[in-house]
Amino acid sequence: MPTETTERGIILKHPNGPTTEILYYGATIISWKVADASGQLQERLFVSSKAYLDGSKPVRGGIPVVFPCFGPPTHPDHSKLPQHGFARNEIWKFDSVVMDNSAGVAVRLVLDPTANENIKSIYPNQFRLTYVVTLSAHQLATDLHVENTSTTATLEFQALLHTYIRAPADAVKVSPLQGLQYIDKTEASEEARATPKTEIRNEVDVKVFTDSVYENAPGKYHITWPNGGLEVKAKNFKDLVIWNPQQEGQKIGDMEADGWKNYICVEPGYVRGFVKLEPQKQWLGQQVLTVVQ
Ligand code: TA6
Repeated sequence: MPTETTERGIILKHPNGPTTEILYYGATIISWKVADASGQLQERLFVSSKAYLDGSKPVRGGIPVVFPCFGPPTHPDHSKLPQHGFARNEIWKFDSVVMDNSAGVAVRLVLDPTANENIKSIYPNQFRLTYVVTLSAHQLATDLHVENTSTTATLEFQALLHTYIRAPADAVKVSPLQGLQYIDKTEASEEARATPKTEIRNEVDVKVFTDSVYENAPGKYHITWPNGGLEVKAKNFKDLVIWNPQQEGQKIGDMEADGWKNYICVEPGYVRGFVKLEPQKQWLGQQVLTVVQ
């Protein structure tokens, strides 16, 4: 069977061996396994061993879906929302298998607020989210469709895929970001945090505490480390966040000891400004991860 449903989610199985697991909780992808050069299946995402997978807290790792705000809310429509919005801590519904052939297997999940009292109590806007996850031999594609179901109001939102890539934090590099403007969230003062910097590095590393929001990024990134690498492609996610907390990670309750050494977050999103979606229109944000052996 190319898909298996369990109590907590869906497991996709590619005929060549790769697998991925999606929780109903947050539609969070918590595993993506692809064979290495020797044919051994290797986990490509990082999930903290202290992460809560029982739906009591957003998952510390994998690919949480951030919607409709990134970070603390700043938009008036978002005033009752938690950090990074509600999509990552609501139960999504498994809708259907949308592809099942030798090229890959894909499923669709939906977050529809019309029957969700919690969302309705904290968020005034009408919308529907559809998430299509496609597993192919060396790729994992995640398509987030946002639909403005209102007939009158424009929907203003931010969206991001908070992807935790399993990689050695002391050796991983990201390119090409040189020349881009970015917000450095590690700066102490509010004024410094609000002042864009220009990236001068050819290859960005996370050897120090890094929390950078790159604006109008190119949409295709090389993540490399000794004996490994991934390509990250993004569509309509115009920004890119790079995050690794280094020692600050010790303060994160659900981060395993020294967990920050084993990942880099590379997060395509639309997070500087807001997508403004007209009534009855749809928007798609896509991320495609490809293993580079
Ligand atoms: O995407 C980076 C970031 O916004 C950081 O500022 C960092 O705090 C992180 O997300 C984790 O947020 P969380 O709410 O999952 O603890």
